[in-house]
Formats: sequence, C-alpha cells, structure tokens
Amino acid sequence: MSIRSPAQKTWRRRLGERGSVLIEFALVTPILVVLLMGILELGMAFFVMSLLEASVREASRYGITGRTEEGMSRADAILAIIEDRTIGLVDMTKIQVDTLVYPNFGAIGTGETYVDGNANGAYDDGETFTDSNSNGVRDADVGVPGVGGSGDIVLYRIRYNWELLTPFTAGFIGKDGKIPISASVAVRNEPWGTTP
Ligand SMILES: [Ca+2]
Ligand SMILES: [Ca+2]
Repeated sequence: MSIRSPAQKTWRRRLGERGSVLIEFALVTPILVVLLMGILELGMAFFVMSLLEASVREASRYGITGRTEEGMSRADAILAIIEDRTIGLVDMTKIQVDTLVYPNFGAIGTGETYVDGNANGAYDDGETFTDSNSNGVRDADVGVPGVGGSGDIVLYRIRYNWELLTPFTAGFIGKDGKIPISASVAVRNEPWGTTP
C-alpha cells in the first residue's frame, strides 16, 4: 500500500484538471474556428455589399449627367465604374448589372397592368394587358433596359453571388456556398437636352 503525500495528491489533482481542460479545449476549438470563420465570411460579404452599394451610387451619379467618354458607350462606362469601385473583389463576368428606364418613380418594380380574367391573382397567357412598352408581350416589370435620355428615371441594379472563401462554412451561411447580394438606386437623369 502506497501512501501519497499531500503534495503528490495535489499534483495528481492538478494533472487531472489539466487533462479535462485540454479535452474541453479540444472540443471547443473546432467550434471557435468555425465561428470565427463564419464571422470573417460575413464580414467580407458585408464589405463587398458596401462596395457594391457605393459603386452603384457612383455609377448612377455618372449616368445622370449624360456625359459620354471617348470611344465608350455610357453602359460600358457604368460597368467600368463598378469594376473600379469594387477593387477587384467582384468577378465582372458573373455580376449582373441592369439599368432600366421607367416612366416614373412609382412604376419601379411594377408590371404591366392586366385584367385577371380567371381571378387567380396572377397574369396568365391570353389575359388582356396594357403593353406599355410596346414589345408585344406582358412584362412583369415595366422597366425598359437602357441608360435613358435627358430627364428619364433610371434604376441601377446590381446582383451578385458572393462566393464564400471557406467552403466548410457553407453549411450554415448563404446558399450553395454563395451569399446573394443586391444593390440598387433610382435616379432622374439631369435635363441635358439636345446639343445644338
Ligand atoms: Ca389570371
Ligand atoms: Ca410589354
């Protein structure tokens, strides 16, 4: 029979405590890492979102002036502004930039009016509609693609799927490893008239 001194007992107890601390640490560390990665991913997505919002505002500020750059269409100049303001973080081949012209601010996001013949609350083929943009089909959005002329109301809209940097966080953030981001701004073009 061995008799342990009080010092040995304290030592063993401390070893035991240290062991359980190590086990707790081993259990908690992966959770902390995932949590940290999640925070970093969300932070990055918010950063890209703020860049996209700033870029769409900047693009619209250029657009309302009606100014054209040498050898570049206004639409291309708008894309160039967005590319420049997103500091290379956005894949310009995957971004969706729409500029839509509306008859008034209230029309933004509205569809062409129709008579709901079968009263199902939705437009169905064959129901009568007002073809306000004269393209022969009923549109769910009355906006006409384009950057607009003098005094026109234009909606600038960006849609982008930000890809997560760490695929293992996809389990609890975003959709299929991506975070959909959209930014839009509606402006009225300055009345630049026609050049004499
Ligand atoms: Ca209907
Ligand atoms: Ca139409």
